[in-house]
Amino acid sequence: MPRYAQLVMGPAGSGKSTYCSMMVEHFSVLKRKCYVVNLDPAAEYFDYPVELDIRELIHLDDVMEDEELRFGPNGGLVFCMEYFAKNMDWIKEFITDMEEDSYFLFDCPGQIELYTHLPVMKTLVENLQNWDFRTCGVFLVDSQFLGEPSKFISGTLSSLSCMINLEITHLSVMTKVDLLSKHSKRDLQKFLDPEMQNLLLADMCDTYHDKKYQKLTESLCQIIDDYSMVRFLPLDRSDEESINIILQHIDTAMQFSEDQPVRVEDYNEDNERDAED
Ligand SMILES: Nc1nc2c(ncn2[C@@H]2O[C@H](COP(=O)(O)OP(=O)(O)O)[C@@H](O)[C@H]2O)c(=O)[nH]1
Ligand SMILES: [Mg+2]
Repeated sequence: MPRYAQLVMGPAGSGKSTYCSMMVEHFSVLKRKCYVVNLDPAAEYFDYPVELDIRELIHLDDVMEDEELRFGPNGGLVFCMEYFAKNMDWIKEFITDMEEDSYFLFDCPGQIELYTHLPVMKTLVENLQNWDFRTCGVFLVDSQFLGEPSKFISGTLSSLSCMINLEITHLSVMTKVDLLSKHSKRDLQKFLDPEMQNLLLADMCDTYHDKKYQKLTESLCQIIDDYSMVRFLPLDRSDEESINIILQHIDTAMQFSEDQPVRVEDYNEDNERDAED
């Protein structure tokens, strides 16, 4: 039986930990089980149970206080993650102790370079695949920053860059939709299923003065459009259905339900209900 993992990624403050907490809650409603692994060495507060915590392996404060290393917060975080990459046995021991078809959420740190060019996440993905995992990358982008087409294009490209780097099934999620104004909510569909060219044209009227960059941006948008490379699903904290839809997409991508054996108690319950009807 395979194991399953969602790698929850995205810039700092995009809502990764909140997403994990919503997912844990939704799993419990569905009577499914998942374990959360915190991979953010700088995280301080969780409102979900953390099953395994990178801070048991290495602490950002210790790295920053080290007289020889003398790292600031950013360098310190990269050091922690590289240390983690060299010590993956720590995570392997934990995972292989769990039941065969167990499901994990990895709450990742917010540094964008981890997803675009540093090797740490890629090493984690390769290890998970060697340990017979099915993995899905979930990349979160804060909807507050998507109000302008140029910011939207930049968010889309971050997600795409992460997908290309990790080479796993990938889902883009637009978070904090509950915070959008009524007017922005009406506009949301335009961003969720965008025709980049249209967005761009609107934007160009306002901001583009330099022909050279205009052409470059146009070509980038055209490629993303042509190959339907990035589509966002909305996440609204006040709407349970939004997390349900996201999970359905992930389940399909990882072929989750097809592997699940029919549990005897479920089968009996269904039969009893049928008999009563
Ligand atoms: N209203 C609202 N706030 C959110 C949502 N997601 C995250 N936040 C808030 O945004 C801040 C950052 O969220 P967090 O999950 O810690 O982001 P992380 O750094 O990516 O883990 C916190 O204050 C959250 O309460 C959301 O969907 N709706
Ligand atoms: Mg967090």
